[in-house]
Amino acid sequence: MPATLHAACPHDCPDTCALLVTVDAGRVIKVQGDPAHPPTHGALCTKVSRYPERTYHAERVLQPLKRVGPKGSGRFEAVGWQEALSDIAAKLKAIAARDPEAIVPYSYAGTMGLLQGESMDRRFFHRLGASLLDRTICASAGGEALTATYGGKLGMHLAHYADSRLILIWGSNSIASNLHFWTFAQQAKRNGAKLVCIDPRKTETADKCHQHIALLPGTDGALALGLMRELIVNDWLDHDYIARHVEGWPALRERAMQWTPERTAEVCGITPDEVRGLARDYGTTKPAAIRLNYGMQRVHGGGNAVRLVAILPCLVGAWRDAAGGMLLSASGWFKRFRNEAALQRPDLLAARRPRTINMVTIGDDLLRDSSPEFGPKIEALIVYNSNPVAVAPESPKVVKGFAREDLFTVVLEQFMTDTADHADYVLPATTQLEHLDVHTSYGHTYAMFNEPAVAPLGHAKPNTQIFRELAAAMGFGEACFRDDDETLARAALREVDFDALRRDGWLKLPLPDAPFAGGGFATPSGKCVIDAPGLGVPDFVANHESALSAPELARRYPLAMISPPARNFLNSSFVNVASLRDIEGEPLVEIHEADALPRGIADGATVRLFNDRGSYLCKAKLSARARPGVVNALGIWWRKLGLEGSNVNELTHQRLTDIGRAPSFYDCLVEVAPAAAS
Ligand SMILES: Nc1nc2c(c(=O)[nH]1)N[C@H]1C(S)=C(S)[C@@H](COP(=O)(O)OP(=O)(O)OC[C@H]3O[C@@H](n4cnc5c(=O)[nH]c(N)nc54)[C@H](O)[C@@H]3O)O[C@H]1N2
Ligand SMILES: Nc1nc2c(c(=O)[nH]1)N[C@H]1C(S)=C(S)[C@@H](COP(=O)(O)OP(=O)(O)OC[C@H]3O[C@@H](n4cnc5c(=O)[nH]c(N)nc54)[C@H](O)[C@@H]3O)O[C@H]1N2
Ligand code: SF4
Ligand SMILES: [Mo]
Repeated sequence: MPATLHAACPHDCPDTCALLVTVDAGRVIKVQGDPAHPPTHGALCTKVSRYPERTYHAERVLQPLKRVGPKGSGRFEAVGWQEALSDIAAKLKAIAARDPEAIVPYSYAGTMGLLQGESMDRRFFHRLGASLLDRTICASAGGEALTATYGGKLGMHLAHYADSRLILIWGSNSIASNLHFWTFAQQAKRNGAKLVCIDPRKTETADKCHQHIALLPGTDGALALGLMRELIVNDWLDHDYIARHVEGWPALRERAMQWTPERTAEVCGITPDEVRGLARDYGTTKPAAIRLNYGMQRVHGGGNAVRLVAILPCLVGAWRDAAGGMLLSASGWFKRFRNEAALQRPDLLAARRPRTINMVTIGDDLLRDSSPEFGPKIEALIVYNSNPVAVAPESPKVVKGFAREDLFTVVLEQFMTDTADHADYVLPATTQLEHLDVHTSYGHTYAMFNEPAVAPLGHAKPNTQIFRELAAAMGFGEACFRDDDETLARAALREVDFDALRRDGWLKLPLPDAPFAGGGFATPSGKCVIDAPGLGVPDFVANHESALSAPELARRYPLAMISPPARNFLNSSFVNVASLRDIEGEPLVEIHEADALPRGIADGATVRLFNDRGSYLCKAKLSARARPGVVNALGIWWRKLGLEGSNVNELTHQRLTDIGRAPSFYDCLVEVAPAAAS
């Protein structure tokens, strides 16, 4: 008799779907969306409906592997767990005896689970006194900007979008990367709402909106200021809401008045009428909602842009209605429920205050020597839940760093990724179907439970278990290293009925429907903050690389390149699932014919994208999805599956955003030429 269990999608996706997993004779035969969970409503994306294909993939790493060839050659031999763990512990002990900060953990959201993502691992590194990691690679520009403005990563409830009359889908390709929001947006559309997509790329989401505004990358802050001016001059402001619930408006009002539709249009690469029309829609339609997403904050001025957009719903009083306001991230709603200190045990650091390494600049940092400013040279790297060799910016440097023969690298992985290829040891990790976990979400407000459906395959182990055993091998005697996963799961969330959560697989947090209808922002004053401490009044900040900020560079590299996700991959995950890779075809760059024809580039031609940092070979697709002046090189392919063993991050740089120390992946100038000619 097949059995069905409750699980949660572990991927770095705002939807955090509730799964029903069917097991027959010890094998998962089906993964479906839970029809009872309102955000999931029984539907999964194409990627995760193929999850069994990923778990039972013939290329799963199922035993510990030890390097036998040169660094990066991908040549390994199988070894036992005992041998692997004692050798790793001996190496780490020797380094820690000199300086534990020479050891660096590197992890991100390969799984978003509170257990497999941020529990026993954190305890291990805290006890060791290793360097801390600033986990900035995705969302910290927007996240810190939103926190400065609203006091937390807080926003609208997903389901209320169905009742909005106007939805601005801003820097988000919802159909590809936030599918379960799109369902509610479509419901609103059927009820007569207008949908506007604000995105340099004409995405599949833009195709289905009433209007598409194809601004230049990194100009969202200017657009928000231009909208503010129109709201002011046409008196579409909610003066009462501003007076009661907004702090610091006069200074921003003055700044916004300088952004005429003409100036705004010029900077954004759109028309003055597009600015006027959008402002009219936003100023006169109620309730109006914004679905802002992280795509628009991967540029130099990403933080300021998020602050400016987040102020808009306060100016028109959109928050008065549950179906008005904005959502960038909902993760802050979980803050009061999450018991991070219990799971991660920062107290194990005792009085030590290790340095912090920014994961974005791992390329530069792996190539640094010891110095008073930097601290010790990085001697060991322990990577899990991430594939930095493929996803971190400026890969020529990242690869050079990972190829260092004197670097000791341990990678916990499910597959032989580009990063695992550079390991000294690869330790086999379980997938979501094989381990226990508890999840929060950044796109909805339900806590989630993941029951293991089957025993670990081969010799794979959950991350928690690997760090437990590594702690034992290091001789860490604290009782907390013996907590099992059930103990960790019970400690993960406060004020949540654990047994009900486990029984149903999900549980809605008790939260207000229209959270800021009467103000009540999570800031010290309870107001939306404009003049934030240390940040000042928000302003438009131009890209690191643009005609505006770097005209000489723009003459040599006149095309702006963005590299948003491909629909059937999740960052670099699933690139190795054949059925999904077949849908995506091959690495490609979308280019408008106005840019292609003068360069002699035909549809389907092999082209070279290049700048001072490197070059990347892929196929050109002449497409109206690209606007003139901007090319879209969809990510994130495994390097070893690229045309010449590289991917788009060969071209990106390590410069940081204005707020949040984040990468500016979509702030990147390139030139493109037919491959033969370059
Ligand atoms: N299928 C799929 N789903 C995913 C992912 C995936 O790889 N594949 N990744 C997951 C992760 S980790 C994240 S963080 C989210 C990412 O999802 P989003 O937060 O939506 O961010 P992106 O996909 O990076 O970019 C979204 C859109 O922003 C556009 N964009 C680029 N630059 C700018 C700009 O300067 N201004 C504006 N207005 N728009 C811009 C891009 O063209 C893209 O269409 O999705 C998650 N979901
Ligand atoms: N050019 C460009 N670069 C980008 C982006 C972009 O849009 N353009 N997007 C950026 C963004 S938004 C993000 S979030 C990052 C994402 O970058 P990463 O966080 O590195 O995400 P993935 O590429 O999905 O890699 C996650 C890895 O974790 C592994 N994994 C999954 N579950 C487990 C587990 O339980 N245990 C262990 N040990 N391993 C597990 C998977 O097999 C996978 O190889 O990339 C960034 N890089
Ligand atoms: S990747 Fe996103 S849409 Fe797909 S199943 Fe997971 S949470 Fe749902
Ligand atoms: Mo991300």
